[in-house]
Amino acid sequence: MSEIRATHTLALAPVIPPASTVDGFVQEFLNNLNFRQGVALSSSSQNDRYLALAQTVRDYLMARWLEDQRAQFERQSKGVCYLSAEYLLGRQLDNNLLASDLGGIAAEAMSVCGIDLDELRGLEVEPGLGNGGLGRLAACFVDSLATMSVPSIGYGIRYEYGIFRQTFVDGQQAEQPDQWLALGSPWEFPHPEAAQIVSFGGHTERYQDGDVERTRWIPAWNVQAVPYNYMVPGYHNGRVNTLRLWSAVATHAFDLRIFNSGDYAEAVRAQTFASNISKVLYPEDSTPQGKELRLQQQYFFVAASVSDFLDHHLADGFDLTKLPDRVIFQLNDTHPVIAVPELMRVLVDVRGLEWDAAWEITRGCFAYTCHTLLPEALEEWSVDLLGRLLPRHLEIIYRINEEFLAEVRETYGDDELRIRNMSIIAEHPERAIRMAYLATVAGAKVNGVAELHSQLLRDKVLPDFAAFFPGKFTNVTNGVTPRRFLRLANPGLSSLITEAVGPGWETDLDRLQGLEAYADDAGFRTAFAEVKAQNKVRLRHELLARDGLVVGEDHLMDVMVKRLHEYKRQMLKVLHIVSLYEGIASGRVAAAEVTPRTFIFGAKAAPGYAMAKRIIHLINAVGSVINDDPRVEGRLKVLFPPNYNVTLAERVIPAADLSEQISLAGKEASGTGNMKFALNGALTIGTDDGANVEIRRLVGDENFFLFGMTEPEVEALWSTGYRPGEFYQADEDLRRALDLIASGAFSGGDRSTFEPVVSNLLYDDRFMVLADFAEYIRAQREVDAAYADQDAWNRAAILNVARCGFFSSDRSMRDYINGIWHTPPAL
Ligand code: 26V
Repeated sequence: MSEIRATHTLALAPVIPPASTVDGFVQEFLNNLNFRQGVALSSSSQNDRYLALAQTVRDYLMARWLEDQRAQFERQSKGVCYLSAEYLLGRQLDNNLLASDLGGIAAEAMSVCGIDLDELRGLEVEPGLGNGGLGRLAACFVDSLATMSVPSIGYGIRYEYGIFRQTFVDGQQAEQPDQWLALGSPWEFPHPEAAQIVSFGGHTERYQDGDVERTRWIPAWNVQAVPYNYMVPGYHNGRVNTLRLWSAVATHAFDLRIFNSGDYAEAVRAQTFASNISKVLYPEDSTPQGKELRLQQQYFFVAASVSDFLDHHLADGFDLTKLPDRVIFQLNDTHPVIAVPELMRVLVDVRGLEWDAAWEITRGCFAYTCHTLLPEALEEWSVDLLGRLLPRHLEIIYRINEEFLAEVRETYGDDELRIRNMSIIAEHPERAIRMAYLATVAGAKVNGVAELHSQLLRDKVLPDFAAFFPGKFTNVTNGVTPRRFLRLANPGLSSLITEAVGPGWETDLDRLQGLEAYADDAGFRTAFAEVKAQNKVRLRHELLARDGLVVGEDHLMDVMVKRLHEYKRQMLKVLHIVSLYEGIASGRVAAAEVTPRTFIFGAKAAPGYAMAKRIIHLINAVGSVINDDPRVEGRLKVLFPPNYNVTLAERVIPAADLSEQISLAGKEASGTGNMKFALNGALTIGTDDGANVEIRRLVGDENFFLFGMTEPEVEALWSTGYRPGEFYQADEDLRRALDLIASGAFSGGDRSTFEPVVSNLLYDDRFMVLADFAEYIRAQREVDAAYADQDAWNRAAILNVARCGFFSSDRSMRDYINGIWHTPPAL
């Protein structure tokens, strides 16, 4: 081992990488084009050029990467293994050019070759290996860890198909497979030689090992987990961390004998079966067969990751009782929680430790982050399924539960109700493992993702556990990386910030406070407004080219981008729009009196979530009627570009004036889009929910449009009985808006199309849209009034930027490091 490392250092640590000058960059680029792509510049396709450019950047980072992997091993200091089923990375080229500070050189080098760098940028298909906020958070966190030089590795799954590509057919969502690998993936490095075997099924048996009885698992089948490494470069610090994503392949090559006999399908059956495990990212909901595959995915990636760490990252002869001083496995939601019994299995069955010693180690090696409050989003695995797929793990979970409940009994006596409530095993409606409980029992710490969420987690979701484990529960408010979401996405604002507060704010975002003084500087406000206007122009070009959509000129840009879910209440936004339109269409309001607004939606619905898909259909239908109605005089526009993703977010957010964060209080764990908008100088209209609470506290009430019930008010209304019909009867605007939808005005006169949406709001709305409608409209009128005074608006927008430095994911990482991980940077 050590000899190989020495060779690495000798061979691959040139002092100055050749690509660090324009000439060198051109040379490397042409070499890559000729020798890796096998084409001459004159005959190369744009894709060849993109790949050669990516390879040039990648090679530039390579020496540092290898050096950092070596140094991390040599140091053997404590590090984080971030376990996440999702990483929503966004495009790599731009980010890696920025991190390595090669942007300027690359642009010049490309122009020397007669190539437009921006065009190549646009070719990259982003790896969409996540559903939404949770996956994007993981990507922000690995970016911050690299930038802060924290020893860490991200583990996950290399889905062959990421989140589906959304198109609209007659206004309805259609899902296309996301072929992100189709044109080659220059950012990944497969390492088949480091593959792990992951087993499933079978049974367990006891055997005698001297005078101790032990258990062995006799699995029925296994697959190979092949790691693909991705570079995670820190920002301007020469650091390159690793993201290691696992791909599933069959352990046996296909059966040549069967193949020769002509049964081609049977010959490759094992391969097809195995590769299904990493075939596709799960949208949030799924079928029973789908569920089994999802558990396979979860076990697949955590088993491979735990073994990878134990086998390849620990020094020879490492004393496993010291493991908690060497690593913390951070569980990103419940998806990787099966890692807990897996580590126990490895320690007890494979490494031969006593149960108690193994449990002591395991309890010190995990921490759990919860990302939701919706009970239906807390994962449970049926005992039947888990026992079939992972029989040994089920036994281990039973024993963990038995010992845990014995401790509970010691504290509370035979309080059966409490015991049932705290049991890791639910008995109804079927026997199932509560993964959040398992994570809570095993984790050294449990955290929520915003102050309000962490408090509700303690008080409402896991109150018995909070009482039983004092000190275990904590908060870490989410954050976003300022590199991607400010520096890259908003170059205009970034230059302005640098001029005002000096360089370096990208890694020290509290320095945005320095902008505070500039809010009162008229010249700065003008420059700030100019940047926002430029960003709107950029967005206008983008949406026209991408989707043929036309953004209104000089409009207030009112943006709601996030997954489509009833709790997020896109319907409240729709009702507002319909209400404005109804005023004009009925002749009660002159179009000229309405503040010109472009409403931009971006949202994917889980393919099996019928109500969410209907709401998408309705938004598109409302858009096509309003956009085409001459009475509106172009003063309202409703745009819904399909396939909202990280790339589109980077264009939309910097152009926004108004950020819609309008979930029912107590339902949105944190939100992270809310932070991105505020940092880019949009004002928020929002409820007292998730991180909105902290945003409002920081930016000040006068720079935030608050509306709606608080979480205790929501609870109170529920307990006295929520009757949406009463709100409908009492509010004329609301009645008119709902009636217009029900009348078929947006469905060619057909009343049935959107009837389920209307009925849901009137009779069965868990998310109390109608209860908050009046307040929302009131707040939107305040928005109109505030927007009329552009100078005051810009001042408020600047203060939003100045006061949101707290929401850097670097700060989130510091909070995890100080409160949970205890993994200082290795500088
Ligand atoms: C999962 C499910 C599954 C069953 C159907 C309903 C449903 C609804 C939501 C979810 C997502 C749960 C996990 C998640 O993505 N949470 C998000 O995590 C973000 C990062 O912490 C946070 O900002 C968002 O508020 C939170 O929704």
